[in-house]
Amino acid sequence: MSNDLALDLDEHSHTIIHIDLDCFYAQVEMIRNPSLRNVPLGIQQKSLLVTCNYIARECGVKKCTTIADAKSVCPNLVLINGEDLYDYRKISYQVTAYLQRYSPLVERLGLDENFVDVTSIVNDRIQNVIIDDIKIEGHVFGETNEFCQCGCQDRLKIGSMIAQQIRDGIRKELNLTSCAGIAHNKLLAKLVGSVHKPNQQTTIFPNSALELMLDFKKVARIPGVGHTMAETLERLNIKTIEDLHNCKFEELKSALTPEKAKWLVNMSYGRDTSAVKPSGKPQSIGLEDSCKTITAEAEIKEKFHQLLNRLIILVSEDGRIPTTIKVTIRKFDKISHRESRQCNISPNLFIIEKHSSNIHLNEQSENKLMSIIMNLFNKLVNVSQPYHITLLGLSFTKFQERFSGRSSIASYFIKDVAVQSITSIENMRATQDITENLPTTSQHALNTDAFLESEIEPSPKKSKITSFAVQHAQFNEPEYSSPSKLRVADLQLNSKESDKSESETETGKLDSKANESNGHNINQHIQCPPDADEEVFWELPTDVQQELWSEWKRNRQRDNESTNKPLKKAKTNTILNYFVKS
Ligand code: TTP
Ligand code: MG
Repeated sequence: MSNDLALDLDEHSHTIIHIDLDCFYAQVEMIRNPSLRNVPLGIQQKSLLVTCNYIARECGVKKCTTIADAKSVCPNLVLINGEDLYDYRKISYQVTAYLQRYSPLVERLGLDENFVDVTSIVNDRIQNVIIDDIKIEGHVFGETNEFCQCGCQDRLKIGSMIAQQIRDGIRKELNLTSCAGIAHNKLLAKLVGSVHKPNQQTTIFPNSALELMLDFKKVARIPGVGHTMAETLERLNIKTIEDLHNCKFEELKSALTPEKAKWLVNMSYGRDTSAVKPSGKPQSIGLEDSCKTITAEAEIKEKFHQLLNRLIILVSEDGRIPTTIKVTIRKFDKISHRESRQCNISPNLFIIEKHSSNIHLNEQSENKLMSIIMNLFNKLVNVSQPYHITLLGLSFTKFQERFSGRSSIASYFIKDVAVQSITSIENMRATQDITENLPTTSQHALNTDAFLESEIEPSPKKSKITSFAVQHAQFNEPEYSSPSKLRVADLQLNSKESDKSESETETGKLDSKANESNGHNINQHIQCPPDADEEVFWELPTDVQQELWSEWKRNRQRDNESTNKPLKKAKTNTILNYFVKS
């Protein structure tokens, strides 16, 4: 073999599960209408059949065919329009959320596929099982009797048990069946999962990797090989994986790039070193409505209004605040061509409900957004001339996380409030507008960079947060330093975290406070800095106490002062200053 020198070392320490939902859109429709479970069902988008249930597949219907072809194969095929993705997307995120209970390392791939890296659970479980008792769940791919000595076989067997549990859970909680592939890397997990379908799972051991790859035959079936690369390879007479194994690596390098050539050769042997990258939330949330031609502005407005109301539900479920809105249209004369316009919007338009944390619009903000939408529409379409619109779309992008978690310091300064938004550097003006209306104490806090230096809530992209805004906040000195008020605020902002009633949580906190005062603090490593207000300090969450204590120790070290010397208010950008007795 001429190109095996390009191969990466094959190490098997990971256990990856690939989950692919069966005939996804069709399953969602069958949940919505159970009578469809017993008929051949196809999901139609325009003139295409994007998927069909397995009864239809038994009749010979294939996904991704034209409706005409599908109907000719199966005349009694029942068709459902699948152009509204709302429910598909919603259920897709429920599946990902379910998988995240097993591991934080869950990577979404389209709407119905996810990789889960279960290495950590496998390594935990392997400590507590008798190896001979481990039984593989589902199918095993490959004929090989050679096994690796590194322990991967046992790990993958445990992986297969976890995959079975996951699939049972998805079935029970979300009423969806799925397939799983279990392997030591993403590539093999994805490919082997499709060997037995539907509602089955397959495990592959590393020694069978080459056999699986050769079974897939065509190079174009390697995930990541796109149309252009496949064409380049074809020019080199490389169509199959076997062709690739027999080609000259030098030729491959010059036709692709050295990096791409190396990657491709590795993939063709089933070697994939890419990690499962936890997927963040989507970069945009949008809805489109394709319609028979609309020619009147009132109708356009009505459609946008409906889209906006449905979109707000999606935004509320997502939990982040958008800062950009985009309008998309398609004109009748440009049937395959979409045009869009977007603009920034103030995050303050979105109201966060106090108890549920849901997001909604009030009348004023809804009117404001509708006028922004219609302005964007007017930029796309000259309404003084006749027009025919066949698609309207609305989406939100550029999201900000909001800070309402337990560890957000915001919760310790808020009494009976709805946290409206976090304001990033780009939205400083909006922040200033709000801060101008706040009472003095809060302005003081908001205007200080140091205040947010202490933010603990993790932000996925670690965006440069400089300030936050709170709507209708009632700040004043006695309230924020009063222990009971602090607890109520904490509780309101975290109502989703716990099912406990207010009084239960309150009692829990009081009990833990009692423990703390007996021993001063459960965590013996933390002490109250000498000049900090002790009453306030012991009411803070442990992580903030830890930070304050560490900050004080750092100051002391720097100034080379003794522990009992009064605390210097030397650094202006430290939260410690807010807890120092005046
Ligand atoms: P797939 O996973 O390819 O198909 P599937 O889940 O319907 O069927 P299978 O049991 O073979 O996994 O795609 C997931 C969904 O994505 C599918 O239900 C419909 C949608 N889809 C499109 O909208 N357009 C397409 O071209 C394809 C292939 C799928
Ligand atoms: Mg699928």
